[in-house]
Amino acid sequence: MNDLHTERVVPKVTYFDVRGRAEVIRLLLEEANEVYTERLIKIDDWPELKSNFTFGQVPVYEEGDLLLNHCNAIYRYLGRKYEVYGDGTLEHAQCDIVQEIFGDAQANLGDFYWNPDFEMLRADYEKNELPVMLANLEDLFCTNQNNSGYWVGNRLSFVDLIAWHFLDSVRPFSQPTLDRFDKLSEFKCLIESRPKISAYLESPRRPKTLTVALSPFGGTPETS
Ligand SMILES: N[C@@H](CCC(=O)N[C@@H](CS)C(=O)NCC(=O)O)C(=O)O
Repeated sequence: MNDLHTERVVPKVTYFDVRGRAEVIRLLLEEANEVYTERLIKIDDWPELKSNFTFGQVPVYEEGDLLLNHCNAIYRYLGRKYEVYGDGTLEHAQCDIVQEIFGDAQANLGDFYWNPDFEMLRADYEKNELPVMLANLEDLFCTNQNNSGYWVGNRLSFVDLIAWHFLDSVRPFSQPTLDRFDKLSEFKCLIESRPKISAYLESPRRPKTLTVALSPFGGTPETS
């Protein structure tokens, strides 16, 4: 039987040279202390390369003969592989729900970062839309977390890294708004204080940019 879980092949992540949809994959690999390689594509090279990729999109995750597309499927695969998918069927379902919630939140923020009218809409989004979204997330966190500090159950699951990445995508846009949400901020610090995550965040492996320079926001390197 070909058991992928027992093969020790070096995983390879292909994505643009930004954080984007690959960042949670990287965080999962880093937290699992996995050795991995990356192919980081420059956006200018993409038109020439696009047709080489199934669905013409990245990220792509490879592990020997295994090739996975679609970031959510990749996150779930790594969640199972590294046993960070909650304990038991109820927690699996809770992980799936939290993943969906942050998928929607990340899409909302992403659509805004890519909105051609970003500068015109920014003040209203920051004042009205973003705080409502963060308040809803914090309410959910407080009802779900059972004071464990995690989104599901009593230990780290892959959805904590998804949640962290979302909050870290809000940070360069509006740290002061994020600071108003104590529980979300505490959670963010908790994840950042994990030794392997903290080492990754400080490392040159971490792309300096949230998303590609074609977007109205997030295309420039962050200094912190
Ligand atoms: N459903 C896919 C969507 C992937 C996707 O939209 N990738 C973007 C980068 S974030 C891409 O490859 N864009 C280039 C293109 O579509 O030409 C996933 O979740 O991974």
